[in-house]
Amino acid sequence: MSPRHIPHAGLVEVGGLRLPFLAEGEPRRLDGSTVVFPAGQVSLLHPFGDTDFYRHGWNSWGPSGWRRLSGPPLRIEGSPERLLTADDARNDTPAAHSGSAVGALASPDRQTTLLLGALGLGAPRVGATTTCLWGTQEVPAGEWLLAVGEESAVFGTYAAAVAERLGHGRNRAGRVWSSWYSQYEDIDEPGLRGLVADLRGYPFDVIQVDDGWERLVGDWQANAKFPSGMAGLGRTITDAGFRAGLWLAPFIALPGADVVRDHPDWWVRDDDGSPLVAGYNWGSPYYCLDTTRPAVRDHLARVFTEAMGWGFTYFKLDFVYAAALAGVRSADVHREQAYRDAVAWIRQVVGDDVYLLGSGVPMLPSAGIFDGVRTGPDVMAFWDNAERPHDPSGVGAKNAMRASLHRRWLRPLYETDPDAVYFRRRRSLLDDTQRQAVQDVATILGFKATSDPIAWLDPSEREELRAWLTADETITQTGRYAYVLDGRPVDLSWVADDAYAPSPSTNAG
Ligand code: 9PG
Repeated sequence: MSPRHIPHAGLVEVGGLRLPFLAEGEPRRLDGSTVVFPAGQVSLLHPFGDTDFYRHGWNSWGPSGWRRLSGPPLRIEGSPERLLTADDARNDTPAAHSGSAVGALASPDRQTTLLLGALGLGAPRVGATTTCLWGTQEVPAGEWLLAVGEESAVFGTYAAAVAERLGHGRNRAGRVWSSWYSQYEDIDEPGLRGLVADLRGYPFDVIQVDDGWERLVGDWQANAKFPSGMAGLGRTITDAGFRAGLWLAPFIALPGADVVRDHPDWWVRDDDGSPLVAGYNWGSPYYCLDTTRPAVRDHLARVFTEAMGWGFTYFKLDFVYAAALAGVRSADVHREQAYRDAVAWIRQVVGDDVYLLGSGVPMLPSAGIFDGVRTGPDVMAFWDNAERPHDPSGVGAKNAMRASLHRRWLRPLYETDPDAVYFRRRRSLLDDTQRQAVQDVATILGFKATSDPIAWLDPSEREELRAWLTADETITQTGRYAYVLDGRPVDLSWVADDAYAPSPSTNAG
């Protein structure tokens, strides 16, 4: 856009509202309640005044939910490191309400929702004030959908329009056992063999080995705790009758990794020419591969070809947002396009039938490539995060469930994974109400996973696990946070936002 660029002014009538706008051109009408604006910037005046705004996090861990415009915005505050890791730090608005790709305003009586959502990449941002709903893009890479109507209908219309442009997943995960939420990084070959043996006969489809198997993040070879190599473990899992799944963070590396030492030129750079710090975890900053380099693409192809050779056909790809950060790459391509090209390349390497679960994925640019995506921060066997109680992206069941309840509308694009369910009461601080809520959210989101070792469950918990894994519930939504599951009313308002209802639980704080 040149500095003298003058946007187009007009008035759009949609869903019974008359909205003055500034945009790159006239909107195109799809039907009485939906119009499409050209790529670029768009601003609309709205009549709702001080009302609730839906903001959407950029990646899996970024906060999503409704907030009153006159109150503080929903965002990650007070920690630049967490903001960099869990949301779109570059477009953060500390004093204003905004989120990534899509935003919506509820009329004060909640009868009407006005949604503005991006239909393409370019790091689209949507924000609102009590008079204005605005959308911006770093580059004009896609049109905008404006929809007016009942809340779940407008989100459904938006998700369908994104699916039409960017595609949707095709594989189903089935029921997943993951090592993370019981073993964390403390996994080894004998331990996993024992865990897999105990899982025999349980109705799981996938056993997914999480972080802890690799030599170092960036060096995707088995470490010394896996003396038979990953092929040995892959065989253990498939011989027990399960599909073998593996965690990888393919685009990042810790500074001490061999791949960093051996290939100093492979990394996205910051403006000073140093490797860009792409986030923080494992007590360290980490770097991100410049996926626009042919040598890096060859490297990624080798990593995945090798992992498939070990017998794994389900991959949890983590921290992948790093490939979509702003930085200096060898090719001049917008960061979200660079990301999408990189994950599309992995998809091409592994083929159509491998299940790709994304974690820490930028949500919109992942549509059409991933089969499933994590929709919130890490669930834990406790409700709230005492260390950072005001960080909506912090670990804990409350934040994880809250985030996921606000992302169920993404289901036309991919399977939505709210993270593991806990059946165990041992080694868990969740009370029975919280434990049930975690289970119900997973049922509602349609992704069933746990990490409980069978040995940690008592006979009734084992029965409950089996029953849940085999159930095929009928789910009806009756309110923003209210559902009926097989005839049982489930109102999760107390989980979704403590502004709306007090918790029925004693320590749901
Ligand atoms: C393995 C874990 C598990 C887990 C993933 C991911 O925002 N953060 O700083 C942040 C750090 C770690 C994290 C998520 C977010 O955990 O979600 O399921 O696979 O990696 O290390």
